[in-house]
Amino acid sequence: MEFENIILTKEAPIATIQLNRPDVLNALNRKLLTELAACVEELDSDESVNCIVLTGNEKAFAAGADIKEMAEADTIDMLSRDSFSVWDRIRGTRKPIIAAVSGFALGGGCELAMMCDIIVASETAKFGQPEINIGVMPGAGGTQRLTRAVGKYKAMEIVLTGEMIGADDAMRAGLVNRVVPVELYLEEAKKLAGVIASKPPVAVKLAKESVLKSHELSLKDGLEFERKNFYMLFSSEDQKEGMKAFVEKRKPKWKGK
Ligand code: DAK
Repeated sequence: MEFENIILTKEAPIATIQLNRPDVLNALNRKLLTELAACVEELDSDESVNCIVLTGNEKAFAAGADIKEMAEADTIDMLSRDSFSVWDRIRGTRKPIIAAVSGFALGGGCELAMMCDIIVASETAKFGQPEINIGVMPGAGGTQRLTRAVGKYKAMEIVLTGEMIGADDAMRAGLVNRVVPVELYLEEAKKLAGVIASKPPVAVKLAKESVLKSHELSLKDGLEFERKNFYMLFSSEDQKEGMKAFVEKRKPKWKGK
């Protein structure tokens, strides 16, 4: 697959997608998002890849949706563009995605990072939902995922003031998993991806799915969902192999089945 606005690098079992509109701080236009959705879907069904890293560049992960593309749009334009479907496709990825964030992660850029499963940030990362400054509000999950990550009060401040928070604040608030020096953020994300990619892939997918369900279901229904996935893994070859290897005191050899 050929892409113009993203760069895909495969180093099986991990793949790295780099957002690549550096002149506009990786502003997310429709073309880029469509390519990104196609790329993650392709990787999701690529058996050589177990974990995906999504990154930008040192100055920007992404400074938001492309304002120039939306500036003249009216409600009907926005509706008929059906731009949520690409976000839904990215959100639907079953393999884990790690966001490696440096510089600006604003608006749709912050929402894209939050759509990932783990966020590794450089010390220079800045997160924010500045949509309020341009007359709108977050539209791709910012009021929902941010609130679930950092709680009502911090989320309210970020969404209503439009101010950015730095990596350390984001870490304290529970928005990012780890903060590392700028020269290491991508390496660190890849290292973490390597660890996850070395785990049994079916269990990883079902575990991801179960954690995400905790945001959607009541505790009772979530526990029921988790239990079914847990039972399901007992029909996998990797469950037999993992437990046998433990008993035999050796490293398991995963089949992804
Ligand atoms: N869109 C388009 N261009 C952008 C951009 C953006 N979001 N952010 C930066 N750029 C462009 C600038 O226009 C500039 O281009 P030229 O003037 O050189 O042609 C270039 O990137 C460099 O930017 P600056 O010169 O402004 O760089 P600075 O370092 O001075 O400032 C900044 C960096 C990040 C503080 C500043 O660029 C800035 O405030 N950017 C806008 C941030 C922002 O407001 N982001 C939220 C956008 S609204 C949806 C889903 C999601 C969304 C909408 C709909 N649907 C599913 C329907 C999300 C909405 C948003 O994200």
